[in-house]
Amino acid sequence: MEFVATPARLSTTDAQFEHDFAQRLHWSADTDAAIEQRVADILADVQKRGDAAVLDYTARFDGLQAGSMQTLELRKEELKAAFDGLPAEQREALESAARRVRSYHEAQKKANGESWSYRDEDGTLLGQKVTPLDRVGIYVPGGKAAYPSSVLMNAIPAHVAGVEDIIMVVPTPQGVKNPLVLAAAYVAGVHRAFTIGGAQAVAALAYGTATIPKVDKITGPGNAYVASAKKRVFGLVGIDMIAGPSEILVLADGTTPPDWVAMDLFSQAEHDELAQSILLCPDAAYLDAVQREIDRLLPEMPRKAIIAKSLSDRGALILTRDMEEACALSNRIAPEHLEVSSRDPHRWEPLLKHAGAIFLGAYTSESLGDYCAGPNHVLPTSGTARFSSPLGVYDFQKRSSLIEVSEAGAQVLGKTAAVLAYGEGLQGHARAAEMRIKR
Ligand code: HSO
Ligand code: ZN
Repeated sequence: MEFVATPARLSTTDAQFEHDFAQRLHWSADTDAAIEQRVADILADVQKRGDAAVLDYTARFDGLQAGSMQTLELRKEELKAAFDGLPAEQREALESAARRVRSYHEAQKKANGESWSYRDEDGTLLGQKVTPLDRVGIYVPGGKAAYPSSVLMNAIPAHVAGVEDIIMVVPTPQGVKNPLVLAAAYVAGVHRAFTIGGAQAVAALAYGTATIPKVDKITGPGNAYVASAKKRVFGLVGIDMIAGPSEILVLADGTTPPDWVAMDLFSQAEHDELAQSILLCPDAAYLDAVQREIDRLLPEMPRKAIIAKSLSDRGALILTRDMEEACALSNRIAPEHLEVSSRDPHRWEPLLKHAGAIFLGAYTSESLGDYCAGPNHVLPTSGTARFSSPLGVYDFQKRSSLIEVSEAGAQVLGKTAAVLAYGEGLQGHARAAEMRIKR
């Protein structure tokens, strides 16, 4: 079977542009009502029957018959054995990626994850105390999207934040374990791991069962059932973002070898038929050259069927008037990954406001960031980079305000508070403030 990848060719000067552009970008996050109902039922059942329900669903959905929950726990020794069993090259790559991801997140913690305070003139102390969450659950998908790199990207920032109990869940259909995922859990410092998945695993983490400890927050990607379950337990526990399909936007000035850019578009497209790869460039001949490289390279790709579908259904090569317009368009898209494939990336970077991660210069392929550059690869998708940020140490911390009012401070603040309190009709508040004022 022959595959062709035909991303839409658009031009910003075309009268049809806004219409075609909106159509390309459209993606609906709605989950279907049938899934919602089944997830609601699973959550209620796990809440009621605990371990017994988790065992039932794991048998039913994953074809994994476990006599007891204990057999679904992956012991530390098993994680270590998985690591020790890997070829040296894979062990070293995992460790070196983990080291870089750790250093990056340590720097992040230092820059914006530390407590602070100050005293004002009358000696009143005001500040913010930063503390880690006690326990978090990390969801790792099984099957085709079982990414060991995602284990690192979720567990390491939690570890750096100081979370003392990191519980990983990973479905293992038919009991088939992915040794790289287990090894990554070992390298990342996951504290406990269970071979459960789906809505039942989210429920077990959110409500707690006799075996699975109740966590404070659940992070990590999953299928529609997992996403729906996370939304439903939100409030009882924290959750990270609900990720949509992955996207890349390449902003090219036409100086990067076109086969590099074609492969970068593939690297996103190969994740998923729904993934989106877009190229923006002011040079029409360059867009032609990239399309030629797409045609030439596609047959070599093992995942060519997925790539062809993703590029043809959702991809686009867009001709812009100039680089400034390309930057403005990129801000409208607010892509998850933004490559500035230019000879002069620092000229354009100040114009770029909304993106999960910005990759500067021709040598910075997104794939380096996906695995080992250091920054997190869990990023806001579907335009949510307009208001949210990469997964980070801060997602595994919380902040408490600190206030210590001095005697002198109470005299002044007491007056202000009392006036406002009487205005709200709250005499208890007013008098609590006034009692501390010396007469
Ligand atoms: N590009 C993916 C992350 C990933 N890539 C994992 C390879 N493995 C979403 O940001
Ligand atoms: Zn990727």
